[in-house]
Amino acid sequence: MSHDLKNKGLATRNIHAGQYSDPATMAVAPPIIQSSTFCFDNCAHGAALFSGEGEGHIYTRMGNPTIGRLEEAVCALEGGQGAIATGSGMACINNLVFSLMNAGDHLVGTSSQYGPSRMVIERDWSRFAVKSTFVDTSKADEVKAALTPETKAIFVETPANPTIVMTDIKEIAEIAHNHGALLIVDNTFASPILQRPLELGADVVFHSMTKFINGHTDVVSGMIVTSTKDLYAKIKPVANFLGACMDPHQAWLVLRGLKTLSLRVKACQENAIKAAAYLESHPKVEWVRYPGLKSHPQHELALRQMDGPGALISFEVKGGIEAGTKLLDNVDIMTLAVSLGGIETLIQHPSSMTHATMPRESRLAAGITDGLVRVSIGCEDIEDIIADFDHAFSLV
Ligand code: LCS
Repeated sequence: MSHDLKNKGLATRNIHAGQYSDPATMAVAPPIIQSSTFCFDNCAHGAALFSGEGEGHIYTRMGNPTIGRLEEAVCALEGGQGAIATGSGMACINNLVFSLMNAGDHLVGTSSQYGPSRMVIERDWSRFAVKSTFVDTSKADEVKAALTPETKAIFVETPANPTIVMTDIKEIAEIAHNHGALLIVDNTFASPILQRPLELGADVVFHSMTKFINGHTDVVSGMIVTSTKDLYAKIKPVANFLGACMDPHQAWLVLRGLKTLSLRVKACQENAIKAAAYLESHPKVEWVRYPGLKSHPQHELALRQMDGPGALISFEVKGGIEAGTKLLDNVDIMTLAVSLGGIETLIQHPSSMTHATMPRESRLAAGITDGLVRVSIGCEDIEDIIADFDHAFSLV
């Protein structure tokens, strides 16, 4: 049975939205409806569903009860009007470009964003005449200067991967709307627990749910949430035809992980605040970027726009790439792996890993130095993470 979640807090919505008991069996946990197709009462019923009349499911690429619960859950957290689950975060990006852009249209993006999400637009969508310019979206002037009469969307990732640069969503939404363009926000690094871009004026928000939303480093998945039913109606049919859809079992696993999102984000963040302070005071660290530190150039924006600084930290070891490699090769509890937002601490080297597909000049222009190290702090005992850092630094 579904609960009345109107005016309820974020943690309550997190636990209950989409997670109501199953009316058929009264099971409290949602069932996995592992079926690719759904039967019709008769031809008239099938025809009615295909023409968009009546309630019911047709085929899992088009919609499925378990996937629908997950869409409802994330939509409620982001405060949207419609949600579309996808097989990965990358599938969100391709769905959005495919459904919202035409050949000749132009997009302005964040220069420091997840390497493949920039490269698929800059390198691959450009082959279909979708034009793009990537700028430092933390600077409104750079965004304005990049606009052309063909600009149809501004695409920002905030906080950005891996530089932790932040973009003022409210300010950029105004610039986009004055230009007749849409604002799309990748909210993967913050999660809806810490940042809700639709409330700040964004038109579309999306997630790699592989990260915080699932949180257990065992599922790849994505979710698009729209601010209006019209935008949902524009994206949904194209997403169906693109076919980068979710599987019901995948959706069920994410529903399970999602239940503890609010708890996990807060626990990881509490540790990250301590880890960032430790790193900032370490004599072998050149610089640290973390929204919770006063030294972050946009600390004030973080306080205004986010409900907390999150769990992602980037830093550089004195001695650059060589020293950084030495540190990464000697961690123990922290795991040397890409991805982020899991229950465990993951540490990696963007210029040779997540952002290796970007040309070096683009990386440097975006602030992704050769020696930058990114860490996603998990929920372990923070003393053990700091002891792990201490040991690895002693070998640098
Ligand atoms: N957006 C952001 C901000 C990301 O960090 C990633 C993946 C994606 C989109 C794509 O999502 P996926 O298709 O992988 O679900 N980021 C990764 C990272 O930093 N390390 O490994 C993957």
